[in-house]
Amino acid sequence: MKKVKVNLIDTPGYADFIGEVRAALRVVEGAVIVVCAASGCEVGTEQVWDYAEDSKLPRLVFINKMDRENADFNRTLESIKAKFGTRCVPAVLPIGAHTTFKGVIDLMSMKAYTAGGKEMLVPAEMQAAAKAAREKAHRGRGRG
Ligand SMILES: Nc1nc2c(ncn2[C@@H]2O[C@H](COP(=O)(O)OP(=O)(O)OP(=O)(O)O)[C@@H](O)[C@H]2O)c(=O)[nH]1
Ligand SMILES: [Mg+2]
Repeated sequence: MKKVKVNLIDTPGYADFIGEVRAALRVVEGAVIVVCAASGCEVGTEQVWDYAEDSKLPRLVFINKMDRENADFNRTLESIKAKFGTRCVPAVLPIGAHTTFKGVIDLMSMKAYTAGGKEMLVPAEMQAAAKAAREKAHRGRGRG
């Protein structure tokens, strides 16, 4: 397999450091925007999205804290779509939420992984939802 070196630049979240974020966005080839599954999109989320848009950077939104109380993947995804367009489609689905959060299903490989990164069986009760989300994401790609 061809070796690829990936450099990650971690930027601060506080508005006071937005200059650092802009400087980082000038040198990267893509951006990961982290959004909390409990508190959802914040002012900074939109700001960073707009900067990434201005720089035409490919980007993904990582919804974290699925183990937190009030974590709600669908609500968070809908708020992301409402703000940034229906072209935002899930690449993974979480398995459970809050105290029952167990891991994620990768909608590209249709494999499931524990929160610790070990492969696990796709739960039977999530198979239909994963298939539907995969098809929807495929149909919706690049639109909206
Ligand atoms: N429960 C839970 N806590 C998390 C998760 N991810 C991060 N945290 C906690 O959230 C707090 C903030 O995490 P950081 O990684 O510093 O967040 P950050 O976005 O880099 O913050 P800034 O750099 O200050 O903007 C820490 O106490 C983490 O342990 C998660 O998935 N679940
Ligand atoms: Mg940080």
